[in-house]
Amino acid sequence: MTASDTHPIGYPTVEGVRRFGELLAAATDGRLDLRIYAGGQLGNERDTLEITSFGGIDFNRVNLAPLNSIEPLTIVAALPFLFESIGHLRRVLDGPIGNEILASLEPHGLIGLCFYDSGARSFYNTRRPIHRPDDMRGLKLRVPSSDLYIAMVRSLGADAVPMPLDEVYQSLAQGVIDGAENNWPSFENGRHYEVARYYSLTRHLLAPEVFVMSKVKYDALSDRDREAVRRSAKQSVPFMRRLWDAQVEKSRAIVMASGVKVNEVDPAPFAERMTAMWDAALTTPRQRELVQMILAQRGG
Ligand code: GTR
Repeated sequence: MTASDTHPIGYPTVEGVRRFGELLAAATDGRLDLRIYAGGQLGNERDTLEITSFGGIDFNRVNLAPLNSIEPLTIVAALPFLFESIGHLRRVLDGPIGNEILASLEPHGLIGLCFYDSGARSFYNTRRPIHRPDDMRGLKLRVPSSDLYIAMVRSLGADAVPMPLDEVYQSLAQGVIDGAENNWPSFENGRHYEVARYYSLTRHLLAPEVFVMSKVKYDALSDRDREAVRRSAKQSVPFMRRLWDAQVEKSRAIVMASGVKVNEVDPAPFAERMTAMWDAALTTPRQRELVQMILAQRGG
């Protein structure tokens, strides 16, 4: 069976999927065997998701962002400044709300298997440190192809440029864009930090990674194998999270040692502008209910 990931071998998402494959092989006496196509070999997240839903790829590890235009419930967990901490995010996603979001992918030809960690996303750029939203005025910032992200960046007065991840490094280097936003590992691993020398810790988004399977392929499995797939995915999560935590520290150290100017940011004015767009992003009653439930789980 095949799995796609935009990140290269060694990145925690890829290694989480690899662990999934080992657990699955062990649970099925080697009948279900996984081959991972890492580094975006099979295409960007949006394209590979489409192929996955048709059954051309069996498994796919993506961020929540490219699913936003496919399924409204995924928007809930991708709202800026919704989760107050990684602990809050894990609590919500490991419970019934997480399961509901995963299950909502099924009518779109995708079986949502589990969430992986993605840390916090912050803005980086080639021009200047960002201290307040006004500092972002006029900057051309890359976002994943999600209307939510476009609205988010516009709410701060910057220009949003939707683009796949693998084009970001070159676009930064050529000045096609001034910056982007991402977590420490993607900032470092994609070598964006070599060009974008200002990283301003807005921590505006804690949207998770998602691991999905093609429903066509899932439906073709026996009940026992389906169960093995679901269980192995859930079992790979703690392993991925350990790798993730270590990777964040490693990436942070590499970026800091390279002399990138990293600055803390008072998140309040950013949160004020970015949460003002929640209403427009939430178009169904169920989305709004889930947001209320997630807010109620703060402070645990
Ligand atoms: C990363 C995420 C990728 C991809 C990327 C992006 O943090 O792991 O799946 O979504 O962000 O910004 O496109």
